[in-house]
Amino acid sequence: MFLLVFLLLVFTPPIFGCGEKITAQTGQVKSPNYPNGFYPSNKDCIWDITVSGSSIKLYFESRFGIEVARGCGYDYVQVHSLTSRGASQIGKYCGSQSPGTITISSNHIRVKFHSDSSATDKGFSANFSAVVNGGWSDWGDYTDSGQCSNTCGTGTKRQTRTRQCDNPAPLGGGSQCSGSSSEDQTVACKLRECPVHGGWSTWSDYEPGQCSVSCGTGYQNETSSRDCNNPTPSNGGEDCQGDDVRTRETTCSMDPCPRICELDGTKMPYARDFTKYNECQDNQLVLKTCPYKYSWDQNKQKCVKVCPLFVVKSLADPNDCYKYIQCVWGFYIVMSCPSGTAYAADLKVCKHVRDVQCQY
Ligand SMILES: [Ca+2]
Repeated sequence: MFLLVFLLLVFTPPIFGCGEKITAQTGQVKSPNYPNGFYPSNKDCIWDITVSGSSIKLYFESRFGIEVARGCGYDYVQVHSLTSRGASQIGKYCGSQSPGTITISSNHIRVKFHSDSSATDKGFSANFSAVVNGGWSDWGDYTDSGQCSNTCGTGTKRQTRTRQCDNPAPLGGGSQCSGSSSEDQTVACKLRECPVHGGWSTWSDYEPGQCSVSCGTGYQNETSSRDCNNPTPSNGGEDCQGDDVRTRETTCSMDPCPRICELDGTKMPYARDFTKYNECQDNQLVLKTCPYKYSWDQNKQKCVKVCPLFVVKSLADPNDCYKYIQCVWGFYIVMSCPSGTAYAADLKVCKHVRDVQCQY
């Protein structure tokens, strides 16, 4: 109920009484008692109506009755256009025929009702309205009217802005605004960065490792590497697959090895073990062992029996002054002299160390 009253208040044009100066865009003027009874005799009502706009429309209701007379000489409703140059009559109406709709090219009019002392009638009612051509409001802000074209990375989206034909709104049959009430633009957008999967750099050159020999020719492991930086994975992208290091085996040549023995076949005693000797083979010293019960004799350049058969005697250990060799029937045992003594070869006994000239 409240809403209905509110709407009536807003949309029902104000009704003005008999004779007023009116400054309004719309309204209604009518003869006294309309539509409930006849207008009184000897009545004058003058409404000066001013609107903002270029012209005014008057809508006379079809229920119309004003005492008819030649030239509307008794009673009448009269409309003037008022300008700075003065008043000019638009029309003077009486009888039972409603004038209908009249458009006056002025924003200022005068409506006059007059009745004389004789007969009366139903009267009239006229709604007036300024004629206003519509004008656009300012554009509103752009708002998104579409989704970003790409789910990641830079894409585009559509935006729309609107305007209203309310500045001013068209009124009284004025023209609508021309042109579109909305317009679009396309702008760049990015919901998130795209994931970047890792990519390998090119392999580095092979770097030689440690050579297996310090002289001559040997082997080495060469390594080469690469990095997952072409590109580096980012924004959730995957790492590179595979190894980042590779190796290969190559030969390596160091300085020639010093010659240990000049001549193949050269034989030399082996320190600390008289049953062994060294022999030059292919420029390398090769350790060799004499047969069981034999020892190396450098002078004879061959392995000789340590102990003669069927003899029990002791011999000096050629490599260790503190030991001696006990021969027993062709076999031998390496014996140690008691602590503090050494083997005196000439006496074939262990004697105090100060009495023995030890060479080893
Ligand atoms: Ca009359």
